[in-house]
Amino acid sequence: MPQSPPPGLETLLQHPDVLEATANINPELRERMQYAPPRCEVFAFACTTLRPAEEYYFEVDAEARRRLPRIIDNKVQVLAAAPSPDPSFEACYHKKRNVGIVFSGGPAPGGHNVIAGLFDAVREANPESRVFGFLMGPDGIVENEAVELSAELVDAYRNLGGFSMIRTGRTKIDSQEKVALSRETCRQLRLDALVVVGGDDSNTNAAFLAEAMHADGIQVIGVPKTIDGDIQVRDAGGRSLCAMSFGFHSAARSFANAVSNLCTDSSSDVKYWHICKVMGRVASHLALEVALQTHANITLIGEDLADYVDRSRLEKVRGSGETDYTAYGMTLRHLSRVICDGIVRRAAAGKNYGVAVIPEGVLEFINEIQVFIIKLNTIIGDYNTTHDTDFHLDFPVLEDKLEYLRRLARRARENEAFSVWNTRDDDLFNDIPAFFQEGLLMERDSHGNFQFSQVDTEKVVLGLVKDYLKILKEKGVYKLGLERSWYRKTLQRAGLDPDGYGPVLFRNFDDDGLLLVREAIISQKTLRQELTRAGLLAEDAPLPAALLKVYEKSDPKFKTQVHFYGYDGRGNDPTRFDCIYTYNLGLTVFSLIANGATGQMAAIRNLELDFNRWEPIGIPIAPLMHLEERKGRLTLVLEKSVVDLQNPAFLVVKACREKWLAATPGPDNYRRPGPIRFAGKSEENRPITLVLNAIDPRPD
Ligand code: FBP
Repeated sequence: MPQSPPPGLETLLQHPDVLEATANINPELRERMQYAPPRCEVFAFACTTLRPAEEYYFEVDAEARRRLPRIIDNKVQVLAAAPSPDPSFEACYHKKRNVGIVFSGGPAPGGHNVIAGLFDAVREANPESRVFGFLMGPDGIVENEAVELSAELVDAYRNLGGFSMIRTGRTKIDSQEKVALSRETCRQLRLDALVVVGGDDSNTNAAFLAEAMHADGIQVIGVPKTIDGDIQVRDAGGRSLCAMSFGFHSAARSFANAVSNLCTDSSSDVKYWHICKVMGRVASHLALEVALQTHANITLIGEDLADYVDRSRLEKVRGSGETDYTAYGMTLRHLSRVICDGIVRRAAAGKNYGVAVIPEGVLEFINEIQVFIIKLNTIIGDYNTTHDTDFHLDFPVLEDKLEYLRRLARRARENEAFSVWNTRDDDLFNDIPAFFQEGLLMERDSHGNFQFSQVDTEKVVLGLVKDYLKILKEKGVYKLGLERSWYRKTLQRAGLDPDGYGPVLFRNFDDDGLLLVREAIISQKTLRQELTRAGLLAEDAPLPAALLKVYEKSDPKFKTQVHFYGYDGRGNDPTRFDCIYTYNLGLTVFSLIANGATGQMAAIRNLELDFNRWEPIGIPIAPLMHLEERKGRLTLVLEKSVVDLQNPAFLVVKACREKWLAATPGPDNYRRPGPIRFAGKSEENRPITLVLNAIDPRPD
C-alpha cells in the first residue's frame, strides 16, 4: 500500500532553502556559465583575413604528399584584422553557412567553449547561419546523427567541462565506405564546413576528410584537443606554433590537486606510500606538470627512462672493443631499482612514506615492454589480414591467445626465417603476471593505439618494487632511521645503557643524524646473535623488550595505496586558461572557415605569454604527418610530441628531484596548488610547463 507523505513534506520541499540546496545549478556554477571569456584582439573586428606566414617551413613526408596532394602545400596562416574589407570579401565572409562540429576521442575540459566560440562567431557573422553538432563522435557523421545547436543549448554548457552536450566517440573514419557516408551526411545537411575537435589521430582523420571533401567544396578544420598535451607543434626550424593542446591544463591541475592532498595525508599519517598513476597514453607531459605543481617525492618521466644508460655495464666492456647494447634504455628491473632507491633513502631519513607519480604510458618507454607491444601489434595485425577476421574474436580468452603464441614459437623453432615470436619471447612473456599478459594482448583502439589506460601499470611497477624491497630488507639495507633522543629515552626507561648498546645496534652510532640499525640485524634471531657476540646478552636470556622495540621500529613495513587519476581530471570543469583558450579556438575556427581554409588546424600562438600577446593562427595538418607503426603496419599519422629532455620544464624537474625526494630529516618540500578555482589568478593563468619552456636558458 502506498504510504501517505508525512505531514508538512510538501511545504518543506517548497521551502526556498530546500529548493536552493537541491537545485542542479549552484551559485558557483551560475557564475561560471555566465563568464564571458575575453577575445583576442583580432576578434574585435567584424572581419578577419589570413596572412600566409612564409617564415615557417616543414619537412614533408613523401607518403603524406602522395596521399594528401590537395592540402599538403598549405601554409601557416596568421589571422589579421580586416578593418575595411572590400564588399565582395565582406559578403562572402558574412554569407549564410551551415557548419558541423564533432568531438572525437577522450573528453578534454574546454570542448564546450570551442563550440560556444564557433557558435557566437557564426551567428555574429550571419544570424541565419546554422551549427550542427554530430552526436557520439565520428559515428554521428557516418550515420548522420546530428542536432542543430540553439543558443539555449550552447548557453547551458558555457565554460563547463566534459563533452556531454553532443558526447564523443573513438570511431575512425578509415574506410572508403565510411568516407562516402560522411560525404553524404555533409551533402544532406548542406554543410559548408566540418570541424573536428580531437587529438593527433582525430586531426589525422580531419586531414584525410579535408582531402576527400575538397572536390565537394566542404572545408574541414581541426582543433587540437587532448589532456595528454601531446599536440605541440613546431615547424622544422623549431619555432613553436601550438605550445599545448586544450584540456591539458585543467586535467593536470585536477590531478595535481588530488596528488597534493595525498602529499598532505601521507606526511600526516606517515605510514603509506601513495602510488599515483596519472593519465597520458604515451607522453609524460601530465606527470611532468603534476611534478611541477606538487613536488611529489618521486615522479617518473617515461621519456627520461628511455634515455637511461647503465654506465656500469659500459664500464665492464670498456677496452674490449665491444659495446653492450643492453646498457641503453631502461628495463623493468632497473625501473624498480630507481624507485626503491628513493624509498630506501627516505626511510633512512625517518620517512617511510611518500608519494610517487607514475605516468600511465611509462611502460611504452621500457625496453622489453616496447618490444612486446610492437611484436604483438604485428602478430595481431598479420593474423587479422591473413584470416580476414578478428584475433580477439577468434581467441576470446587469455589461454587461447597464449596457445596461439606458443604455436608461433614452435614455428620459429622449425623455421629459422620466422622470427616474429620465438621461444625466448614466449619464455619471457610467460614470466610476467597474467593480468599484465592480458593487458598486453588487449584489443588496440580504433586508431591502433595500445590502450594503456586499461593496463594496471601501477600494479606491475608496484609488484616489482615490492619484490626488490624484500631483497633490500634481507640485505639489511631498507631500514627506518630512528631519532637518537627516542632511542635514548626508550633504553633509559628500561634501565639499559644507550651508549653500551648503541655501537652494537647501529652502523652510525658515533656520527650525526638518524640512527640506522646495522645491516647484519634483519630479524630477532640476528639481533640476538649480534648482542650475544658483543657480550651484551647471555645465550639463553630473553631479548629485552626495549631492544625488541628498537629493532621493530627500525624495520619498515612498506604499505601502499594505489590511485589512478585520469577520467576524473578529464571531466573537470576547465581552468580559466582553458576557458579562454578554447573560446578563442572556436572564434579562430570560424575565421579560418570564413576565409576559405581547409585542412588546417586552429591554434593560438604565444600561449605561453600574456593573453594580450596571443595570436590566432591556422596550422597546416598534412605537413605534420609522418609514418608510424599502428596495428603492425606503417600508417600516416600526425606526429605526437613527447617530453623533450632538453626543455627547461624537464631540466627543472630533473634538477629538483633530489630536493623533492627530501631524503633528509625535516619537512618535505611539497607544494599545494589547491583546487581549480574560477576566480583568482596565478595557478589558473597557464601550465607551469609552458611558463618554463618559454624561458630561453642560454646565458646573455
Ligand atoms: P585523447 O587522445 O583522445 O584525447 O584521449 C586521451 C586519453 O584520455 C588518454 O590519456 C587515455 O590513455 C585514453 O584517453 C583513455 O581512453 P578511453 O577513454 O578510451 O578509456
